[in-house]
Amino acid sequence: MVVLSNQSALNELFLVKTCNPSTIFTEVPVVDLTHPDAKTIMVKACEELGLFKVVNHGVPLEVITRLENEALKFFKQSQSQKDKASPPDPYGYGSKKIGTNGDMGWVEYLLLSTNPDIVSLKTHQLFHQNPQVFRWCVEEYIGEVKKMCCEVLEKMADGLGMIAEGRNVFSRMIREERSDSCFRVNRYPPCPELKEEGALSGRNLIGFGEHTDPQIISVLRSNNTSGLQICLPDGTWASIPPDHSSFFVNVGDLLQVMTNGRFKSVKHRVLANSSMSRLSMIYFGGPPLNEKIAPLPSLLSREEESLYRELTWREYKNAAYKSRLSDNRITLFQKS
Ligand code: GA4
Repeated sequence: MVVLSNQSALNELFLVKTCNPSTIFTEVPVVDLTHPDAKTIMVKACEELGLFKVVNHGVPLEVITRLENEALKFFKQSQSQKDKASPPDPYGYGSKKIGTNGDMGWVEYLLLSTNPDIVSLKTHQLFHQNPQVFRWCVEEYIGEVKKMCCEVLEKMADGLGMIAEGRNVFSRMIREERSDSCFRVNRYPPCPELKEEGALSGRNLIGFGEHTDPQIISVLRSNNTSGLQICLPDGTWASIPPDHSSFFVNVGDLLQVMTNGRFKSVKHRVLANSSMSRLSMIYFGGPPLNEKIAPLPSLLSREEESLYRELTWREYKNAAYKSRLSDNRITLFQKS
């Protein structure tokens, strides 16, 4: 860990971690949602990496750009104006502090529930003038991404051959009115100090520290600025080339549990950039709080033991929100 002495902006963060120049991962599996092979490619990607890219996703570009522009308008406000919606409870505006257990990152963000009542309440706190526009854009975006996400989950169930449970075994949890899903917009400001010679001496500034997502599935769209990295099966970090017209889907902890470890909840992180701002919008699909989560019976072959015990999403979420970002939370599910 490095504490920089001269740069006041970086000074307050103790987040710079040593790491080798990262490799660019050029083999991100690409799933064309309109192609008959989509389910097979998805299943393989979830087993091997825990991440894939979706093209021909059907989410209109205008819907994405409209929300992106509204979010940028919010972030362009003065710090004092933005701070009026801070700290997040957990929803609202946050800057540098992630969660409530001491994690920090070179990031500012908006965190919202997908529940329309909470979106409405929060957008009134976030935008004092004309909150309806942002609210409308968020609802429109979430509606479209959720639709695509359910299609992805149904194809995954097909690919896994979920005959007994049905192809809506995962998607029904997200479609449910009481689904506890959330949505986040992260802005990683450029950090010009990174360019100064020797400032970090080959080290990187963490925008969002390494973690896995606790929910079932996450759907990310970013602008064309790099930063996202995943931890490969051999333990090395690799950069995912950005693609503003596609979505990146990653497996969350609950999907790893429901597939009895067959799908991997991928560890990922974001590094800050010296000259360009990265903006990402992530939909985290979660089940209702009282949903019981355990390995699905038809995925356990006769001799295969269930690796995880049953927990409700409420139990798991409560424990997750008490943990540090980089903690391995899935062990809470593990049978001893
Ligand atoms: C990671 C995935 C989502 O961004 C999030 C994060 C949440 C937060 O920012 O409040 C958590 C993190 C995330 C997991 C561990 C806890 C909770 C920060 C943190 C240290 C909104 C989520 O659901 O879990």
